[in-house]
Amino acid sequence: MYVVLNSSHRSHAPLFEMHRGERLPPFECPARLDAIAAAVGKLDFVEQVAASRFDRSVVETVHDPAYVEFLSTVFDEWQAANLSGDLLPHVWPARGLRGDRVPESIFGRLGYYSFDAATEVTSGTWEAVWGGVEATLTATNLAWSKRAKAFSLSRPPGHHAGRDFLGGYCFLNFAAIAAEGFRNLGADRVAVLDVDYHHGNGTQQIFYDRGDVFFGSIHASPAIAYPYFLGYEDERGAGKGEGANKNSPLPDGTKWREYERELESQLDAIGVFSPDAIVVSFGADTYFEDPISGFGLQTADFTRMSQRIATLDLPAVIVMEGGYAIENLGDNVSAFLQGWVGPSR
Ligand code: Q9C
Ligand code: ZN
Repeated sequence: MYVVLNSSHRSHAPLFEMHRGERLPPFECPARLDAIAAAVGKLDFVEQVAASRFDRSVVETVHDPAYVEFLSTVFDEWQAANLSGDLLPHVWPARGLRGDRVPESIFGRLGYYSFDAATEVTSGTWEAVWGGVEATLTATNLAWSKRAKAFSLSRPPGHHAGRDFLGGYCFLNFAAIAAEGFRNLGADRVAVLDVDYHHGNGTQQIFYDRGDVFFGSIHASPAIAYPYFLGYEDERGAGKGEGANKNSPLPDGTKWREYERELESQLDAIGVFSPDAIVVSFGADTYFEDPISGFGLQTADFTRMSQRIATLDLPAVIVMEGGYAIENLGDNVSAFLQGWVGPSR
């Protein structure tokens, strides 16, 4: 198993997060990845590889180039206007407002290119996010050329970011970038399986009308959990993508027994789709002690999960999404990586 670290991840260090009416230290913070990197560095089956350089071409296929430009320049613009602190959007175009025009004002544009106020843009956000792109594409190239498994060890996460919006601690969608990267390298069909506690609304949106990329997700029902406005079972894809989107929403309190049933159902659907490569959006926030989530998985369940996914026997990129129980993150991610490298592989 290859591991590619985003060594720029610490450049994204948000100041605070609004949580249940309180201003708290952010759950999505550099200590998360430092804990994972320390644990993964001790695994004997891991080969660490440095990230290579890439241009914007793959990124600008899955994201609107104007959004990418906004993300890469907005903090400098903010500072040039003598504004201080991090950038946090606070107004959005709900139904009945004009969601089709990009405002001139920096505050208007922040609202246009986002869907929540949980996702601060900081001085180093772009540097960290670009490091994530390079780790992701390096992992994708390795997985494809060596028919191997490669883990992109990176933060901030990506699966809530859509074609032209940030949100849910995410800015660019690394799962989508990996899937598009596999397509560029010659894969005809790619499956993305999202096992984060939260629905991967960004990845679903990006591929919703495409028949070449399957998106499957197991997550807490949007009726009760973030991101609230996408992730129901009746979202099955549109146009050429009809049937290539599969949501498995579950109630809070879900443990391995119930989770496993949905995983088998997702793996069956992926088998029918018959992809040439797979991308896994891995979140350790399904862990029973996660501070912002409600599932009941145990550390050993993460090994069971990846053992099942590994039976697909495909080139695989694993991208890191959520997981906020920092004390257990190293063990949980290690347990997930362990399941990919059983004796038969
Ligand atoms: N402060 C991922 O796990 N919640 N994102 C915002 C509570 C956002 C989770 C309200 C949760 C985002 C990648
Ligand atoms: Zn999550």
